[in-house]
Amino acid sequence: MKSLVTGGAGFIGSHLVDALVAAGDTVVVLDDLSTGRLANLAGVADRVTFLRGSVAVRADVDQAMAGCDRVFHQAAVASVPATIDAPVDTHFVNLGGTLNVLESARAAGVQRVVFASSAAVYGETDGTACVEAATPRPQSPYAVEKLAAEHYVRVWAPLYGLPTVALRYFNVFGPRQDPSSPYSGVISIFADRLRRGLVPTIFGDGGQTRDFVYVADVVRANLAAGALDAPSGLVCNVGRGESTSLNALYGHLAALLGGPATPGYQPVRAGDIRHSLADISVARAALGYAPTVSVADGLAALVAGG
Ligand code: NAD
Ligand code: UD2
Repeated sequence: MKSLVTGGAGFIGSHLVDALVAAGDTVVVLDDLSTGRLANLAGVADRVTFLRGSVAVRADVDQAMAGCDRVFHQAAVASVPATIDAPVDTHFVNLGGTLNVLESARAAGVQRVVFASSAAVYGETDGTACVEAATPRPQSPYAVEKLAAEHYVRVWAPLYGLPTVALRYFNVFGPRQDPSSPYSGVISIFADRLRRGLVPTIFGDGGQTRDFVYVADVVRANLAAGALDAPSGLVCNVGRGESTSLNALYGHLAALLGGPATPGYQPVRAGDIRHSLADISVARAALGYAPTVSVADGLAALVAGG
């Protein structure tokens, strides 16, 4: 099996590449290295074909797609604030890039496309678990781009007979998540600050909650989606189905890494969502997905460096 992983030098993409290589796939990575790093692929560099290029450029996508059986489309400008700062640019990557991947896959006769969507499509909720049938209420260009891209991905199945799956990731965490931007995933920021002896900051009262899911479980969901017999525009949540408050998260990490009993507190971040929780029944039924790594175990693995 030959697989293309767009964004394969990034946090989630590189873990997926590792798993595909371990499963015996021939793997091609297309990545523009805007946030990804070749170091993330160091362990498999001799077994992966790396192409530096953009999903926004059809010729780059066609080159990477040649001879591939399936595509895991992870490449995106993954930062919500970046899409607020430059929505036209990110539209061409996050939406245009997805359209390029779909059309290139169709032309190449690819067997299936798995797309990395986001829980951001749901917008603000009342704290109950999000179900895929709920009306999405995107609140940022990022969320609009993911939702629109997801619709393309879904429609390409019945319209052109291209088997597709869209996975709505919740808050993914694990090794290789880059903590360098203020808008990086909160766990990578907290861990980085605690390691450097700095006090992390919680925006708001810390009562906001997220459904944190360890990257290995997200990889497993991708592998299941990539192996599905007849995916036909399936859209499903990928989380743990468990809620963790920011205060509880901080407590876990401070216990593991050492740190003050309480973090700093600052005002709520603009545009922040109070609660985000996945209902994972669709993924369980359709993909046989069952998260295996608890938040506590995932944090311990992260701290241990693996
Ligand atoms: P990441 O930034 O580490 O990975 C994205 C990768 O895409 C990077 O390697 C980057 O260099 C590459 N990329 C960006 N623009 C590109 C372009 N034009 N052409 C080719 N490559 C390009 O982020 P991540 O957390 O690994 O995210 C992977 C995917 O999962 C993204 O689609 C993201 O939107 C989605 N997602 C992530 C989370 C999360 O919690 N991390 C949650 C929901 C959805
Ligand atoms: C959004 C999307 C998610 C994913 C992610 C990409 C939603 C519900 N989720 O996640 O799907 O696409 O963006 O990055 O839209 N925080 C602190 N201190 C810090 C950093 C963060 O308190 O130093 C808080 C932050 O205010 C928020 C929580 O931690 O309440 C999680 O923040 P995040 O940036 O890790 O992810 P989030 O949920 O905005």
